[in-house]
Amino acid sequence: MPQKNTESALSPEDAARLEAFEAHVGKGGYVEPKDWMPERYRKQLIRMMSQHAHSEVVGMLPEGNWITRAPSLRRKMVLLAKVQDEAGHGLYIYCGTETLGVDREELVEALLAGKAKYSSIFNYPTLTWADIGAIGWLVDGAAIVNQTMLAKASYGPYARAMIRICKEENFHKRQGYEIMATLSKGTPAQKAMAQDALDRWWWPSLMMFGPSDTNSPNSAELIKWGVKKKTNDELRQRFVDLTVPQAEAIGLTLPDPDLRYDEETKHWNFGEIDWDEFWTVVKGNGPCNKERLEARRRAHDDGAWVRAAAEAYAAKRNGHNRATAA
Ligand code: BYC
Repeated sequence: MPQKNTESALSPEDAARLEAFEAHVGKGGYVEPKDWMPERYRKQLIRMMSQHAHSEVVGMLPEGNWITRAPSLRRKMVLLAKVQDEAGHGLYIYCGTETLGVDREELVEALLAGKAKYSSIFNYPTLTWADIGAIGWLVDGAAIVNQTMLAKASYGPYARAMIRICKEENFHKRQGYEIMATLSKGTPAQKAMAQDALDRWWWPSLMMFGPSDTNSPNSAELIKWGVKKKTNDELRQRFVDLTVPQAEAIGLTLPDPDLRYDEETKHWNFGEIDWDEFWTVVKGNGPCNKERLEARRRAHDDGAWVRAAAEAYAAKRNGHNRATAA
């Protein structure tokens, strides 16, 4: 994939700044909002961070679908807390994105207009209670693998947001795995429900890591600038290696006949991902893309009065503060 040449149009001062910037991030240094940064670095971060924030917010929908149908009060409380955490993650990351000089409203408008991307995984339906287990275990599990690396990203506000988010994701993953472990020890019908959820969520979870390295136009630049520390395929492999023994431990079978342990590399080899399915979902034509955007638009419209009230309150407080300062 062609990449924009960032250096050719630079003034001598900016070329020197770019060199210093690259040396700094090359040594593992952090970049803070007021530091000089190449315009392309800023744009790449806005792209990636806003997609991430949108994913957290849209990611509330598949699980929110089960809050009223959770099988016990404990499960309901835990699921409510988890879904609320996802809202919080979206907010931290939107705040982080704003430190790059972009307005949150602009980002949300792009999402609602269907112009912004969010993770492919949230365009699949949650058909049974076991799907809530599978999401926690696999989707949050994949997110931890990806975001533990992003906690070392070169952009300070993003890296710091990831530290807290990963702590919460760990709790999410455990609650999901606990649901799957409980179902797989249950009646044959419960175990079958857990296996069916695993069968449906396994491949989409592998797709969360993005296209293979040979088809990932953004990776080289993001790695050069220390935003990504590992490639999409490296992280996907790590996730597979971690998850295979977890499935075995609860007596479930990963739906991949090509899964084999390679004694030499000490990694699990796995089958080919259906990239046509991946791109269909990314381009907006997955099973639930339209439904998800409609739900977000409806929530945005329903929340208009809250935003208006918050703005009126802020204006009143500003007036009050000015009056008391005068
Ligand atoms: N889905 O060059 P590439 C959560 C796009 S939420 C959709 O490899 P990059 C949770 C990609 O954007 C977790 N699109 O890109 C929440 C690019 O398109 P553009 C969400 C995808 O950025 C609630 C194009 O494909 N996590 O955990 O180097 C409940 C080429 O890709 C996807 C994050 O957002 C995808 N799966 O790498 C439970 C993590 N993959 O923008 C859990 C932050 C790729 O050029 N993001 N695309 O038009 C990242 O780590 C990276 O952006 C990615 C992609 C690994 C996703």
